[in-house]
Amino acid sequence: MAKMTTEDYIIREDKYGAHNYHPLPVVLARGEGVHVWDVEGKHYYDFLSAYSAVNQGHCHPKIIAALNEQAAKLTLTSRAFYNDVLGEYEEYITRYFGYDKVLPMNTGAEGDETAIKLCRKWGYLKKGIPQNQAKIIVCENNFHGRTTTIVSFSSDPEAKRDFGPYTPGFVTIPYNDLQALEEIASDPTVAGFLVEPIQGEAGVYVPDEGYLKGAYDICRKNNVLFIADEIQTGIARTGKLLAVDHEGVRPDVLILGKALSGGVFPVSAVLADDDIMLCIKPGEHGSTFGGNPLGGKVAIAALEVVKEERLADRAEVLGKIFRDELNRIDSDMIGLVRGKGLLNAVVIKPKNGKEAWDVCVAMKDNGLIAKPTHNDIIRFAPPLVISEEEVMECVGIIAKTLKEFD
Ligand code: IF1
Repeated sequence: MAKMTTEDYIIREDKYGAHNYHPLPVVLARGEGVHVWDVEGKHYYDFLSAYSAVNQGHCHPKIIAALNEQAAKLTLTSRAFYNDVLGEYEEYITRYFGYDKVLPMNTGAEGDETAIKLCRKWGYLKKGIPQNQAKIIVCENNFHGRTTTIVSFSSDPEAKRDFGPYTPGFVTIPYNDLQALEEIASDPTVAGFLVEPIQGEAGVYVPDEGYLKGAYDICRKNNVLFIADEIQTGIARTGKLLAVDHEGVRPDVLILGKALSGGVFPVSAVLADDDIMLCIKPGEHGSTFGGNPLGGKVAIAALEVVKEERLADRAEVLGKIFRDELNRIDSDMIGLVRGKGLLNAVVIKPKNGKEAWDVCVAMKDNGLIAKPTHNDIIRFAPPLVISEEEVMECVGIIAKTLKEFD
């Protein structure tokens, strides 16, 4: 049979797969570190990192070795029985992030859903909120996943249209606005404040210095749980282990996912101390794959890599270089450059009818893949194992591509 072309792969997916995405027209077949190759053997630098899930780089040998070793032993027991890995993983991750306990789940959305249920349960059992009246504060332009409850509090019409009726119990305030939080947090039925330390999907919206600390203090003062969704900003992506570490804030509830497993296996986690976590009793929450031994070993290896390869320091240093170099590119298509560590984004000003999507297609042709988060913002988030030379080479590709639009 003749070798399939990129077009053949795309046509086949279009025929047999749901049309819930509009991917860039590239068909990837192999990944290693910051490098990916398509089915034609063409090389690209990956500047999306699967939305910050492969911070450790594609197919990191240490993580793959952990996967292979455990996969040959025991992959899943369910929580109906104990297994010899879960406790090891629970001890490792709680010590790593400094919490009493972890509730292990699989996808990021399940992590957010778990945090929402935990916060409500705490609100009723510990804060004394009247039954079914608990409110959780969320921010405009949030992104916390795609379940019906989570899209219920989305402010993105595309994410929520025709998915009603919506789950009640959420109050939306503007992001990066402490006064708005202060006003609503004193409501005695408020149980928690769910926030992304940097809003990824909104286009890498970095809040003002002091916002996270200020929000945490308001929550403390009003006996409201500060819940940090670090699924995209965590695991060294922004130049610290967690984005909240830039302000020395310790969330009451911490949600992790994506790079928690280095993009090798779906692993998410909710961390909290006993007074919150023990509000959930046996039989009140769970998941078939949650806490499986395969994910546990993968996550331990992925977290070890973060420390061994000092990925947070790399993100801090290389992110600064990347933003400085981007700001030196002479192109009237470059609007704002913003970000923290190696989570960055560029606002692209349309030119001659060309916009961010067209720039991404042209960059792909020049060997760098990234994707717009909205019509005009391109997110640049390479694996944190990228070298300084590779950052400079990629800045060159971006500059060369933008020149083509002159
Ligand atoms: C898609 C966005 C990013 C997340 C935060 C929870 C989740 C995500 C802060 C849910 C997931 C992914 C989902 C993916 C694209 C990507 C994304 F564009 F959707 F918003 F990264 F910004 N909290 N984000 O970023 O985790 O259930 O997906 O494991 O849905 O298109 P998940």
